[in-house]
Amino acid sequence: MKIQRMTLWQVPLTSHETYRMAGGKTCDTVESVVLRLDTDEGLTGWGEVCPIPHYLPAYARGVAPVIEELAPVLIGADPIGPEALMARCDAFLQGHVYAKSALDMALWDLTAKAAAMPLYRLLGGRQMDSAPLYHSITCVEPDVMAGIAATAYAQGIRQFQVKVGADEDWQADVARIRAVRDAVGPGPLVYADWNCGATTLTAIRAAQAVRDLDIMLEQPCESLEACAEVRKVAGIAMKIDESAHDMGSLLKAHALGCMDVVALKLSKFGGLSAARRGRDLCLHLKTMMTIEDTWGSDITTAALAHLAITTPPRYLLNTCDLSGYVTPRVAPDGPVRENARLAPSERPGLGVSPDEIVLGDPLAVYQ
Ligand code: 0XW
Ligand code: MG
Repeated sequence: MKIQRMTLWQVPLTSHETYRMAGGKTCDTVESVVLRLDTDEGLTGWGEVCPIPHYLPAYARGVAPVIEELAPVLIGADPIGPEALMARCDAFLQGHVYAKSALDMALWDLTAKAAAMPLYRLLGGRQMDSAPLYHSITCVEPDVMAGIAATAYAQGIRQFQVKVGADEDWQADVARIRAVRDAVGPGPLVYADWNCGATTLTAIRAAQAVRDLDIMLEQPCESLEACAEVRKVAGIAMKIDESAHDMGSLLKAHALGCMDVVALKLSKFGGLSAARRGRDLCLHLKTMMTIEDTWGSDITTAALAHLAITTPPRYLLNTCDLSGYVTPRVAPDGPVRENARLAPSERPGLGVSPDEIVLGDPLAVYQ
C-alpha cells in the first residue's frame, strides 16, 4: 500500500461556553487541522490536531508547512507500521511534534483499517470497556463554577478540573476551589489547574488556604522546579501538564517528586506512537495519567479514547471528551460522553467518518 495524496482542512472549533484559563487567556474559537491520507488501495486515514497557541508552543497554521516539507518522505511510502514511517519523518525533519501528531494519528487509522480491526486492538488491546471522564470548569465566578460542577455531577462525572488564575486574584481562586469542592461533596476528585499562571508565592498562599480540603493542584507554575517547590511546601498532590511533553521531562518530573499525576496529550508528545511510549514509561514509574489532547473534535477524541482504554485501569486517572466542549462535530459517529465515560468505536481504525460538508474546502492538497 502507498500513500498517494494528503489533504488538509482548517476547521474553526467554537466552545459552547467561552473557556477561561489563567492569565485572562480564553478559548472561544480555536482552529483545528484535519488531515486525510489517501492510498492507492482506496483506504483513507484521518488525523486531527487542534493546538491552543497560548497554551503550548504550537499553532494551526504551522501544520501545513510541516506536512508539505515531509511530502517527499510520505508520498509513495507504505503507511503500515506508523512508528517506522514516523522515524523516517523524524530523521528528515526534527521536532514539530504537534504537526506530526495529526500525521501519526492518520497512519494508525490506516494501519488498523488495513488490519480490519478497531485501533485499540493494535495499541495493545482493551484493558477496560470505557474510560472515566473528568469535566473541565471554565474560570468564572465561584458560584457559576459550582453550578457547572453540580450539572456535571448529576450526569455522573466524579472528577472535576477547576480552572484558576484568570483574574490573578488568589483569594478568588480559593473561593473557586471551595465552591466546587462544596458543590460535589466528599469523594469526587477536584483539582485546580493554573496552566502555569502562578508564581510560587501565589500558588503556595492559595494552596495553604485550602490545605484543609481534599484537592490536587495542576501545573501551578511554568517550571517543574517551581511546581516541585509548591508541592513540597503545600504538601498537596500535584498533576503535571504543560511541563511533561517527552521522556526526559517525564523522568525529570518523577525525579523531582512532583508528578502524582501527569497529563499525556497526544500533540504534546507527537501523536499516538509517542504518547504510547510515554504511557508505558509512566506505567514503569507507577504514575497515574490523564490521556487526552489539547483540544479538538471527533477525530482527536476517537484517537485518545482508543489509547486510553489500552491503559491498565489503576493508572488511568481519566480522559477527556474534547468534542463535547466545541462545535461543529467534524464526524457525527465520533465517540461521545455516556454515563460520564468515553468508549472507542468497534469499527476498523479510529472508527470515525468525517463529514466533508462540515470540513469545507481543503486548505491544501499534496500528491
Ligand atoms: C488543555 N486544556 C485547557 C483543555 C483540556 O480540557 C484540559 C486543559 C488543561 O490545561 O489541562
Ligand atoms: Mg492542564
